[in-house]
Amino acid sequence: MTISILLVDDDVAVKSATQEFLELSGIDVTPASSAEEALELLNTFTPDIVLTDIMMQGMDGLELTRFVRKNYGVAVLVMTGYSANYSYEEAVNAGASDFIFKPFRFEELDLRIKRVLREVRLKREHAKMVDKLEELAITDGLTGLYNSRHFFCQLKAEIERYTRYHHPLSVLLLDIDLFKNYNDTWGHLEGDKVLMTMGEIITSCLRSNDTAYRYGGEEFTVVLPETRVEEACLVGERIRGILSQRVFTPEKEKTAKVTISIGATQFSTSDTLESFIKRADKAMYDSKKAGRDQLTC
Ligand code: GH3
Ligand code: MG
Ligand code: MG
Ligand code: MG
Repeated sequence: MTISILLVDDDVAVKSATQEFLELSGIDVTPASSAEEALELLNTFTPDIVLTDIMMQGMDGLELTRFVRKNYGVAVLVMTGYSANYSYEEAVNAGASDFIFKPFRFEELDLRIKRVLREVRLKREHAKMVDKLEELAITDGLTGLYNSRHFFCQLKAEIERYTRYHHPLSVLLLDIDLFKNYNDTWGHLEGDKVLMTMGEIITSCLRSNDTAYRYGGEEFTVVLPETRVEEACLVGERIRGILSQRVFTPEKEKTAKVTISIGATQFSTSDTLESFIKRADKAMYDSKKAGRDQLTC
């Protein structure tokens, strides 16, 4: 991958010599003659490093460093003359990754750039890992849906939004019918495949603001913001309809059907999170009592 550097220096000679050296090392250089010009360029692309002189007309390199760190998060390497009134501490405190005195040998610049790049890469990998861990912490491993911990977290947030705006908020609670029988007949692994399929079917029926969760073993929930219970029922019925058309083949030349019971309910002003879920749960059990494979609201 080509490395890109935004090179900022008001000294034409230093700038062009540095640019030439960097380009010879295969680096993609974008030159700027002032901090102001650099900031304009930063709105059009994101370099791996900003390499900047400190003493410049207008905004100086330290101000530029602070601004770049705060608003773009790009690593900054600063360069300055020995005689200048700037210290290493000032540069680092402004957010610079490193500091180089002019006139410098290009070998030293090369080394410092490599060090900053290593730091940039490590930080990016670390950030990616943190994102991945955060995603794992809220995801159900089998179905790829969100897990129940995230369900409570999101539902709480939606209820808080409800108390501010009073926009309708509904949930669906879905429980696979007689799933114990399915496992007993076809084995747990085949049961797992049904759960995965359920995840896919539910996901395929969601609108952009709806979110789906594996609530428990063979139970799922859907949170539907900005949705009245009548519309939530339509979503639930769509899920139930698709599942009822699905033919599973747990063994060669053997087929099986799976159905689901659903409870749907809408949040009301007197509700708490607990009473809301309890009502969805009761509606789901009413579907079971009434013969399964149906939706109650
Ligand atoms: P009902 O219609 O009343 O809901 O009957 P049911 O058999 O679905 O309900 P019950 O609560 O008795 O059994 C739930 C079953 O779900 C038992 C368990 O084996 C199965 N189950 C729960 N989690 C998993 C899982 O991760 N994988 C598989 N294969 N089965 C699971
Ligand atoms: Mg200068
Ligand atoms: Mg259950
Ligand atoms: Mg069940």
